[in-house]
Amino acid sequence: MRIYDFEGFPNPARVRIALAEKGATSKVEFVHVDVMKGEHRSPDFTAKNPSASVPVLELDDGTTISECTAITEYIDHTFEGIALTGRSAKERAVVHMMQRRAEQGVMDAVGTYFHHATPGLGALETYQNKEWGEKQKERALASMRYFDDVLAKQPYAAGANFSMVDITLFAGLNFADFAKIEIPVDCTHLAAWRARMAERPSMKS
Ligand SMILES: N[C@@H](CCC(=O)N[C@@H](CS)C(=O)NCC(=O)O)C(=O)O
Repeated sequence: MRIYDFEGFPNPARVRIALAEKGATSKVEFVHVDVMKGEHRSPDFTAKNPSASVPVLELDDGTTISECTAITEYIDHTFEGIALTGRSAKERAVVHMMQRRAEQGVMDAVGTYFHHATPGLGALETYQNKEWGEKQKERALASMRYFDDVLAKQPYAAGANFSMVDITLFAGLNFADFAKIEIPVDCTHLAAWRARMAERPSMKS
């Protein structure tokens, strides 16, 4: 099993954290894709992922799986240990609902701001719409406030247990730091949760 990624980028980080939570990092071969040189837009790579983005999981039978949520599902069901996508029907449904909110509202909104309203990846940004980028920054800030309210009532983003939603939100906030979107200072519950998450060995690595 191999993962095509670019170490340190926000979405690849989600999968690396998921693997670390399962203690399975060493069971995967990582293949560096030079995103900064546009390697992810080559025909060879878009044959693996038509969205031209990393990470991509490639199984030994040649199946390619993109999208961090899908890759995390595979990891969760392949390796023993902590459940990242819920166990009961209710838990799984809530995890997927909250995952969508963390992904769309924080990770993707920050990404759209970064790619459209800042220099982003430089020469790789072939189309930019600053107004749309700024709008997504507003969305990211509103989502941070939403998660602040959520975390005032429960210890983890999807409820009583750690899940992939915490990973997505944590990586999304790191991306916000990088893109210079300031997390509102009154989001104290979000800040306390973030400090707790930062102590997890998977997040430190
Ligand atoms: N929804 C995708 C997002 C993947 C994504 O946007 N990856 C970024 C790196 S963090 C990328 O490959 N960007 C390439 C580009 O913008 O051209 C996922 O969950 O994997």
